[in-house]
Amino acid sequence: MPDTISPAEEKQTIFSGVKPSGDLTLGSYLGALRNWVDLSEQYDCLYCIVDLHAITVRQPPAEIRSRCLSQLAQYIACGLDPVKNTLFIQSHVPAHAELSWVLSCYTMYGELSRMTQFKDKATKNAENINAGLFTYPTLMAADILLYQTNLVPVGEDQKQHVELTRDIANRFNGIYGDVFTMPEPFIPEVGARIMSLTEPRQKMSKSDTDTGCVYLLDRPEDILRAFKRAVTDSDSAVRFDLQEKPGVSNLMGIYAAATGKSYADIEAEFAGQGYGAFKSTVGEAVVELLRPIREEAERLLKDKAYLTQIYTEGANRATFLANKTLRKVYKKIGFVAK
Ligand code: AQP
Repeated sequence: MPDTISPAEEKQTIFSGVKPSGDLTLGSYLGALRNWVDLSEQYDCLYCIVDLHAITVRQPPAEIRSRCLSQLAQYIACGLDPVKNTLFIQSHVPAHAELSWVLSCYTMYGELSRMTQFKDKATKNAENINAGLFTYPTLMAADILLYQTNLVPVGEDQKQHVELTRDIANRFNGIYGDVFTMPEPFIPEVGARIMSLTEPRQKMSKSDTDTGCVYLLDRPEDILRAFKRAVTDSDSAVRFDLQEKPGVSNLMGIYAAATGKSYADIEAEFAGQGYGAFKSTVGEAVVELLRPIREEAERLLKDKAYLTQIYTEGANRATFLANKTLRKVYKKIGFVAK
């Protein structure tokens, strides 16, 4: 729970989203979704499936369509109650694209060129460095600012984008008065950056098709196999050291996030044991962590009518809130009212 912001009498607002650019991973869960659940009691939460963001990298149409539904089912299966939270699909609320355009006129070329994610994605997708990949952070700023968001729960890798959102909001407010609430990133202490099991210096990303990813809907046998194959090092000590022992440290981070144990406890638990026992124990902890999520998501996915009702109601509520901000922005800029 963040200690810097205490919910006021009127609930503060939280916004976050995940791209349907691949199946949700253990990284999506520990870095984002799990924290969302804790926040939904105290805050007014909007959780989005950000399909507009996903198309900055080419997506097969049938896959993106089915992933949106599957992702919604997984949000609910992770514990997000659709009555207490607004769950919706980004493209169902046109105000995101509209505000994004406005904000792109208040965002500097130099700011966007400094974004680490842009540089990473441009390297990975050298054949398709499109303008959307570059302006991705202005769309993310629109997502956040539309709802007058106070807190944005994200993994460590998205912190830079939330900081840019603050810069854009400051610039806009500086010209037109207090239009946007200033958002704060909320980054979990444990699980903020889950790395690939096979390339522990790289983030576990859902669009990577290597074997270093664990997906929320993976079968137990696949999860155990992935952890058995996890890269460690030539030493045999279970010790937290991000520089020298990135693989072991990543497994420790995952185990800590799955069980609530501290790094000191984990080092003591595996003292004198080889990596074999350690990797199996971490794998088993993850199997148990993900089992109820997979079972519930599979059940929900059979009920398409229910999922349709949830995303329709979510979009209606989000549209109402987003349009209030958008009208204010248009008025401040000087656009003629409809
Ligand atoms: N490995 C991770 N560790 C911790 N947090 C993570 N997040 C994603 N991967 C990890 C957090 O999940 C949220 C949603 O991210 P996103 O889907 O919008 O974008 P992303 O960060 O680019 O996710 P991926 O999995 O890497 O997707 P692709 O491969 O399509 O680019 C964010 O809060 C993120 O921090």
